[in-house]
Amino acid sequence: MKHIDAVSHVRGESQYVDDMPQPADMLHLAVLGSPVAHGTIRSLDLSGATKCRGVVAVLSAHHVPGDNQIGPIIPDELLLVEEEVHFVGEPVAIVVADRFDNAHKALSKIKIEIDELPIVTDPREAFENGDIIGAARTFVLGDVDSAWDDCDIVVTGRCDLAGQEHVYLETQRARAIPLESQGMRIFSSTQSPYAVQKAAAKVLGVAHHKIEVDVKRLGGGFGGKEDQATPWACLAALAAWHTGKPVELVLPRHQDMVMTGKRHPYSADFKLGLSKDGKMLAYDVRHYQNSGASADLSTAVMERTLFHGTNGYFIPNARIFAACCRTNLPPNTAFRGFGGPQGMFVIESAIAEAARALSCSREEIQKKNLLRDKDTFPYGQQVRDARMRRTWSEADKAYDFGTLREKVRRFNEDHFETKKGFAVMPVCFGISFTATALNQAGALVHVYTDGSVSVSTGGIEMGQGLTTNMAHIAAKSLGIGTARIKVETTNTTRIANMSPSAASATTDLNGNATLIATGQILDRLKAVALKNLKLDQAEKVTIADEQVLYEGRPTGWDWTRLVQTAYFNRVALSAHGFYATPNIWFDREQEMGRPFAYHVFGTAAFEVTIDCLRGLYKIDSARLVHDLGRPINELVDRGQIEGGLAQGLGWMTLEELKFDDSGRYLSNSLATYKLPDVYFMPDILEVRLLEDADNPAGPYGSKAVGEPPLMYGIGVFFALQNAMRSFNPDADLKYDAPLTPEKVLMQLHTASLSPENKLAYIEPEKVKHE
Ligand code: MTE
Ligand code: LUZ
Ligand code: MOS
Repeated sequence: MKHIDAVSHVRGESQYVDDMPQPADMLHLAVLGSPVAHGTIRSLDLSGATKCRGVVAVLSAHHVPGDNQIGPIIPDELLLVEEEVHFVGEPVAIVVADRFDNAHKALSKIKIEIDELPIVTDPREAFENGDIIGAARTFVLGDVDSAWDDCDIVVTGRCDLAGQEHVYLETQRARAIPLESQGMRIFSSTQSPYAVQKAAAKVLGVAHHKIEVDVKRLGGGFGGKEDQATPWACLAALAAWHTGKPVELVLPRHQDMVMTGKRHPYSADFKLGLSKDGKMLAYDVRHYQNSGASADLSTAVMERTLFHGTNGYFIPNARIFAACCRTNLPPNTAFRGFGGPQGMFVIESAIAEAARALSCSREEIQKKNLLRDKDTFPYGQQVRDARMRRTWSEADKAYDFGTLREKVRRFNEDHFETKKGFAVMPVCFGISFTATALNQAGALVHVYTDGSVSVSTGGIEMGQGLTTNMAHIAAKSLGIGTARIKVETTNTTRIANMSPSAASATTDLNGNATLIATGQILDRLKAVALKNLKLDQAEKVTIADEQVLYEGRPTGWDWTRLVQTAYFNRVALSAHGFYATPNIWFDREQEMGRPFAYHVFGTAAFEVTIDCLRGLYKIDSARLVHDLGRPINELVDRGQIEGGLAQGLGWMTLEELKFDDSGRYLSNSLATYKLPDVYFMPDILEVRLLEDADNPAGPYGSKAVGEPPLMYGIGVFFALQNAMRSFNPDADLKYDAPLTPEKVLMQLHTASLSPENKLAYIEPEKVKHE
C-alpha cells in the first residue's frame, strides 16, 4: 500500500488549515512580539493600531475573558503578557483586520515602553542562580562513589549541545469559527487537539465541551506542535470571541522562528570510569537543560534525558542528574527524540574520551558494553530481549566495520589535507509516554450500509503516515480492501481526552484502539452470519478479500451483504474502541519502574571525508540495521528512518542557532539557518531491517519508528572527530555540537600539529590569502 496521501500531496491538492475554503467574512490576525528579552512593561498603547486601515480589533491581556494562562504542566505561561516580558517575541498584543497585510502593517503602530532587566541565556548561570523549573532529578543504579576505586581509568569532560529549529513546512496556524451558545470550532495545525481544546476553554472561560478542535493533517510537526500550536489557536479563538467572526492566524516563517521554542540546548559534565579492557564501571553525569522562559514540556523532556542517559549500554554504577534551567529564550519544547538525543550524545562523548585514554577505538568500548537480555536500566526496567547486540552484530556482519575502518586508515595514510573518519552509533529508545497516563487512545468506527467504513482516532497525520497505517489496520482486521476505508479528520467531538500524537506511539496506541473497535463490529457481524446462514460456531466465521468464509470456505455471502443483513437485523454497525498500554508504571519517588512497553534498537555506521584546509566535509555513507518489528508498511517506515536520520545529521552538523548578547535570535530565517538538503545526505545510504523481529506490543507485530532513527545522526559527530584527529592528533577537540565546517576549521588549526602533519599544515592567515 502506498502512502495514502502520495498523489494528492504531489498534486498540491491535500488540504491544510489555510487551504480550506474561507468564509466570506473571515478576519486575519497578526501578533506583536516583545522587542526585548526581559523587562517590565511601563506602558502599552494600542490606540494607534486601532485607527489603521481594515483593523477591526486590537487586543491584549486584559481582553482575555477567562484565565490568561496556557502552561501545560506548570501554570507559568501567559497567553498574552501582563507586567513582564521574558523573551524576544513573547506575544504582547494582537491585531485583527480584514486582510493579512493590514493586520501586519498595524503592528508597528502599537506603542510599548519597557524597562529592561538583566537577562540569562546560559543554563549553567541560571542553575547557579537557583532559577530552575520543577525539581532537579537523579536516577541511580548501583553505587557510583565507591565504584571509582575499581576503575583503571577515569575520564571527565564537558558537552555543549545546541537546540534545533523544527522547520515544519507548514508554519503555526489556526482558524477559529464562533458558533452559537459560546461555542467555538477551531481548525488547528496541532499534534494535540485536546491540549488546544483545554487551553482555549480556559482562556475563554467555558467548559471543554464548548470547544471543538478539528485537524485534517499537519505539514509537519516534529514535536514543535505537540504543545506549541496551542497559543496560536487560543489567540485565534480570542479574536473570534471578540469579533464574532471567523479568524485565521498564520505565522509568517520569520515570526514562527522567533516566537516558538526549539529543541532544548543542553550543557553537561561527565565522568566515566572503566577497566583497562574497556568495561564501563561507573558513570556520573550532570545535565543542565536550557528550558527557555517557561516550563512548556521541559520537565517531561528532561525526564527522557534521564531515561536515555546510558543509551544502549549497561553500566552497573550510574548516577544521572538533570535540571531544567530557566533562561530568557523562547520556551523550548518537544523535538523528535524529546531529550533522549541529548542524553545519548553525552555518553557517546564520554566513550570517545575513554577511547582516547585507552588508545582503542570507540567501537571496542561500545561493543563490550552493549545491553544484554535481562540487564537493568538505571530506572529499574529490565531489557527483555537481546536486540541491541543483534543489531550491532548484524550491522558488523553486513557492513564489516573492521574493513570499513581499515579502508579509512589506509586512505588517511595516503592523504595529507583530506581525511576520512569512521564511527558507529547504537541506539536504544523507549516506547511509551513517560507520563504513564498519556498511554491511552480511542477509536470510533462506523460501517455504512454500502459497506464503506469511517475510522476516527485520536491520532494526527503529520506526514509520518498515520492515516495510511490506520487505513491498513482497519482494512486488514475487517478483511476488506483499503478503498472501503476513509480515515476521518481528528476531532475532539468524536474522540475525547486524546493524548498528543507524539512519543512515536501514535500507531501503537490508536492502531490498537482501532483493532478493539473493529473487533467489536466483527463479533456482531459474525453473529449475524451464524444466525442468517444457520451455522453454529462463531470462531469458524472469517472475512477475507471481502468474502464471508466458514471454516475457510466461501459461504456465498460477501461483505456488503453481511453488512446490509446486520442493518435489517437492527445490529449496531458502529463501535468505540479504547486502548491503554498494559503493564507500564513509574514511581517518581523511587525513580524506578517499568515506564516503557518496549524499546526500539538499531546500529548505524558512518564514513565522512573532511577537507582539512577548508573545514568542509561530506558524509560518504550511512549504513544501518534497524529494528522495525514486523512493519505495517515498510515503505512508510523506511521514509521515517531516512527522514529521522536526515534531521539527526542536520542537528549534529549544519543547524546552528545564533542569539546575540541581548537574547535576539539571529538565525531567524532559512537564509541564515542552514538545513541539510538532499546533496548533504550520505552518498551511500543503506538501511537493513532486523528480520524475524515480531513485537507483541505493537499492532500486527509492528514497532514504533518515528523518533529513534534521529539519534543515529549522533554518530556522524564522532566520525568527523575521528577524521579531525587523523589530521591533527593534538587538536583540542570539543564535545560541542553542531560541528559546523567553521568549527572543524578552527579546532583543526588552533592547536599545535605533530611533526608528521607539519607538511600539510598551512597557517590560517595564508589560507585566507589564497
Ligand atoms: N515525520 C513527518 N513526516 N512529520 C513529522 O512531523 N514527527 C516525528 C515523527 N516523524 C514527524 C515525523 C515525531 S517528533 C514523532 S513523535 C512521530 O513522528 C509521531 O508520529 P508517530 O507517533 O506516528 O510515529
Ligand atoms: N511527549 C510526552 C513525548 O509528553 N511524553 C513523552 O514521553 C514523549 N516522548 C517522546 C516525544 N514526546
Ligand atoms: Mo514527537 S517529539 O514526540 O512530537
